[in-house]
Amino acid sequence: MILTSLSLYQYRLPLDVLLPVGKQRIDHRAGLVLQASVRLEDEYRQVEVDIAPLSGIDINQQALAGFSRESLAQVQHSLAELLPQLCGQHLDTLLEYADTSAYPSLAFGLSLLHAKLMGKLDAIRPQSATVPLIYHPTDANTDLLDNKIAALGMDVHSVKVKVAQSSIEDELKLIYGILRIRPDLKLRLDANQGFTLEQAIEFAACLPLDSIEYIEEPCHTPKDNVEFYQAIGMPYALDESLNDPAYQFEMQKGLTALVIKPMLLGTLEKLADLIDKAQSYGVRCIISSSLESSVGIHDLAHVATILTPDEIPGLDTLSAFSQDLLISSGKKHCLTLAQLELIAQHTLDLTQQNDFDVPKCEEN
Ligand code: OSB
Ligand code: MG
Repeated sequence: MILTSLSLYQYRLPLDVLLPVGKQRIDHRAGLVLQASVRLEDEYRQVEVDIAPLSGIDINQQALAGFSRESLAQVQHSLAELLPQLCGQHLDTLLEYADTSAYPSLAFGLSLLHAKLMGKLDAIRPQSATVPLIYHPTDANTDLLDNKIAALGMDVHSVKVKVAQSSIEDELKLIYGILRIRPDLKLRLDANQGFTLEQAIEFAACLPLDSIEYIEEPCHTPKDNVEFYQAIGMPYALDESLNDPAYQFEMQKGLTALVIKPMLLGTLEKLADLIDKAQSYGVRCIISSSLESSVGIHDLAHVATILTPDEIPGLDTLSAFSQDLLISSGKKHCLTLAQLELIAQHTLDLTQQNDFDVPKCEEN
């Protein structure tokens, strides 16, 4: 199968509600959509992927720290150079570039594009359940939050709660408030490395252990996580630690889960290897959102079914978006490609092809 056309678009979606990125907040999300077509005799396929490194600036004009190291501009530049080289090539060339890309978001995007063009996501039923995300700005209205918890279906068994954001007292109140309404819920806490070892222990010691599935990245210094576990017996998960390009899975006491954000980590093959390794030690793997647009989240729900069929992914981040992109999640507006800014396009001119010529790609 030959790649016959590649188009690159840019999007910028305002958010209706600020979204947390660690301790920072964003009010918009920008990214790229890469569309590709392949042809094999009579068969023609065209698919799109969302490529959106989690970098850029927060609401205070500060650079987002701790997630993607590459900028959107770097990825865009890299793709603009890549597209003419890909056009007219065999589909598998996508995997070669994915494997060698220095940018995890681009590596993931190219490998997902390959999987979609191969039809690997077609027969997959997307994981429809997700773990609701609760983040409680200090000024949030308690009634609103109570209503949100009360409105959760009885098929929801876990919620994710951001902690280490405000005072320990407020956050304990929040957690006990949730459990008062739904004592059966299990909580996945996320501290985003926001506590010192002492604060993490002090906080966790006030919580009902049985109600806590795990706490993501409890300690400012991940080396302290083991000591945290030994002191308090609360299992922990790793998230930010995986973003270090040098990260290699290593079993540690108390480690119960890896929070896997494909956009930050790389190719599907790399994700599958990491998941295999972790699961061989009994460590759970939870596919999670990097605040992708609706098309990106839709694909992650499929990826989660393939890679982690027994886990419910953490993909509850679309409610903050003002609009859907390409795939409707039920919002009033769903942007189409025609409404995005086209930044590069290369098409194979099949009409001029004869037996002696290598088909030519045209920039249009
Ligand atoms: O801290 O886990 C995080 C999204 C973007 C950046 C960081 C995080 C998140 C999420 C995604 O929380 C939702 C989830 O994991 O359930
Ligand atoms: Mg996290």
